[in-house]
Amino acid sequence: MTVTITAFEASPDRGRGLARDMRVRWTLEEVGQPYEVRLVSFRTMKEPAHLALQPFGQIPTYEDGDLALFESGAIVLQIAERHPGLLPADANGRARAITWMFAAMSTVEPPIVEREMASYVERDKDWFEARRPILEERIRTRLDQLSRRLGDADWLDGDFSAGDLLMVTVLRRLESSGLLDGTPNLPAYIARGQGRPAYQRAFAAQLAVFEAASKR
Ligand code: GTB
Repeated sequence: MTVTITAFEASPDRGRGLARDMRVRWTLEEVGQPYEVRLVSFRTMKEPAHLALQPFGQIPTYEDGDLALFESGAIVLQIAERHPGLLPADANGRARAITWMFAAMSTVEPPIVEREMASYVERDKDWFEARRPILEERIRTRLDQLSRRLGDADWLDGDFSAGDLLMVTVLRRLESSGLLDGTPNLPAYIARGQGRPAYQRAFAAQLAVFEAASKR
């Protein structure tokens, strides 16, 4: 049975690989698991068939036989648990890699998403300019802490893991913000992730969706 995931039919990121299907694609590529992609529109994401898979009407979803999952972090963990390569074999190393997965999604990503959301929905509000430096300072605090922990290591805890995979996808959302300028080891860390052949295959696959949609 082939794994099927969902992704935007026309991603608002214009093929930059910033939507959360990218982390699932990258994970599947890392472990060599073939997959199919069902493309969904914003309208079909809110219809009963998709809501049965993803109660919040979002992408990505994951189907493998009679197992259906949502939440990109849970999907990445499921794939990493079922295939070798993204979690250490020893129990403690595995637990630490999973901790970094949670750190990426619940400590580093939220302030980044908060800033993005503010720029989409609060830009015309009179408090926007006053709030922006507060949101950016929260991000800088996390980046400084992460940067100190990473130091001059290649990855967060030993070999590349699912924790690095999620952290790189989270940090990529800051690429054009200038916020990474003060912590040069983090752009280098992102670049190391992007240099992995599995990342490049995943990126090319999601870009092909955008390019095909632009031609229609
Ligand atoms: N917690 C969930 C998970 O991790 O799976 C969050 C899933 C989620 O936010 N999905 C977004 C979605 O389906 C797409 S990735 N949104 C549609 C909706 O809510 O109606 C978030 C995203 C969207 C666009 C960009 N971009 O254009 O750069 C980046 C990230």
